Amino acid sequence: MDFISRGFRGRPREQAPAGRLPPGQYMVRDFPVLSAGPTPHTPLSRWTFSITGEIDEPRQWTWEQFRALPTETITKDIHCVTKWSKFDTVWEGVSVDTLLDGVDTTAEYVLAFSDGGYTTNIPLQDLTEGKAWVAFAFGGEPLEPEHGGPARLLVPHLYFWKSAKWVRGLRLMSENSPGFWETYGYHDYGDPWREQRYSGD
Ligand SMILES: Nc1nc2c(c(=O)[nH]1)N[C@H]1C(S)=C(S)[C@@H](COP(=O)(O)O)O[C@H]1N2
Ligand SMILES: [Mo]
Repeated sequence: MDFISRGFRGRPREQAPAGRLPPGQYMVRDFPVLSAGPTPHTPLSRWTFSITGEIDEPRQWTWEQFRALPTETITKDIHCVTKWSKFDTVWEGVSVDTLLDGVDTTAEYVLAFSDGGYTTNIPLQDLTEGKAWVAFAFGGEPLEPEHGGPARLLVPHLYFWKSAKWVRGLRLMSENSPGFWETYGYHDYGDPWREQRYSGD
């Protein structure tokens, strides 16, 4: 009977290690896919990554140039606003510090933009000093298109909607400008530890 009622209710949720789960979150072992639209499939031959906006000389890399940049392996917990958290996700990517190396800017805000039109806004200081990457591999394999391949932004200290899939560039801005979910009432900043899910939280 115990077996039947367990099956009926679904698998019980696993206990997360103390102190690692932000308020209101639960732990998952799988990797859910959350996309607001269809998965774009930009061929690598037409893929570029750009830094635009408040910058003297805009920067752009082809896929080959981007993949020739120094890379880092990153192991982080990720937290989705729909309440799942996944621990110890392993990524490979280029640090945003590397992409911004030598850039002199007065900008304080960034709008990340993606294939398909998705955008998300992040303060510039939340992308620098080892806090954000443009990731092209997950779990030692090329990043799957559903999870944002060929490359996605990875900003693990903020809710995962800030980690723009299919990212194609960063626009440096002196004024804050809300992105896709932020315009629909999600929190402007999105700190999981302060449970900043929606505007006003
Ligand atoms: N381009 C794009 N990036 C996106 C999204 C999206 O819809 N489009 N969804 C965001 C949300 S709400 C989450 S939780 C994560 C989900 O990433 P995953 O599908 O790899 O789990 O991607 C974020 N980045
Ligand atoms: Mo999300």
